[in-house]
Amino acid sequence: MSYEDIRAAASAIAGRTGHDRHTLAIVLGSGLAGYARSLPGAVEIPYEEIPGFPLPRVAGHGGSLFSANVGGHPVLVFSGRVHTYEGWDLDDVVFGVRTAITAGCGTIVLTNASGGCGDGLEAGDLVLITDHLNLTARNPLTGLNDERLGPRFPDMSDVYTTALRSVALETAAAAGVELKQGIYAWFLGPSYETPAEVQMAKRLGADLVGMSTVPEAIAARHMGASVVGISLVTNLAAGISPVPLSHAEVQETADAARERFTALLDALLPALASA
Ligand code: 8IG
Repeated sequence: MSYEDIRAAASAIAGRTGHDRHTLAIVLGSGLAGYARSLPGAVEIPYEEIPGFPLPRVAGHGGSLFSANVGGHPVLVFSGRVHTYEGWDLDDVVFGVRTAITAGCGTIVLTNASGGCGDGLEAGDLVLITDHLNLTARNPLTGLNDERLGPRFPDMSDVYTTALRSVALETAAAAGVELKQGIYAWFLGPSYETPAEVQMAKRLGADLVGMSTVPEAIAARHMGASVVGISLVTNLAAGISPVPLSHAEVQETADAARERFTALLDALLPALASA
């Protein structure tokens, strides 16, 4: 994936939507894929109609970009993402975020479902990501650096922009949706962690364990965009929970939390789009 591929994808989006620039982009995690269709004036562009776009291969992960109007601002909504555990290269994993920023988005909202290991976290909790641990030893920026995207050694001291976290916490409180805070640790997957690995992550400072979000956050900061991360704890991580993890539990929790998550996003997106 080259800079030219990213530019071509951004031009295709401008052509299809009639918007030269979008303000904000949100990546919907598993369980949230339907959210895009609830937004006013949503125009759907299937990923296969965007040149260079990687196509999700996991059942239930969707696969379209939407352009919608949020509080008078044109917003891009990615419904479905690709993961490293599917075998994708990291430059494919971050292609959507790079395209969105090239299409004008100064803020990227990354959502995901995760396992909880922090004290006091329960399945169903919504958690604002305050920072991350990259436990994969992989990075989307390895290889030659394209200076048109960003610097060789980008700073990562405030990946999840402090000022926007304040906006998120205030907006959640005003909307009456509980929003906890925590550090997200990125594991490659697709197997869930062992209990020992969860204890390791927890002792290193993790509250959440998951298989996404971090590469996109790194790529977004590289390009100078602001990042907001929100995680839905769909299960307690291995060994924290007395019962083995199951994908069915994950889906049940996601279903039960969808209304709260949607209410949070309905309040948060207009606030962030105008921040
Ligand atoms: I949903 O417990 C979900 N995604 N790594 N661990 C990791 N990813 C997850 C988990 C989990 N739950």
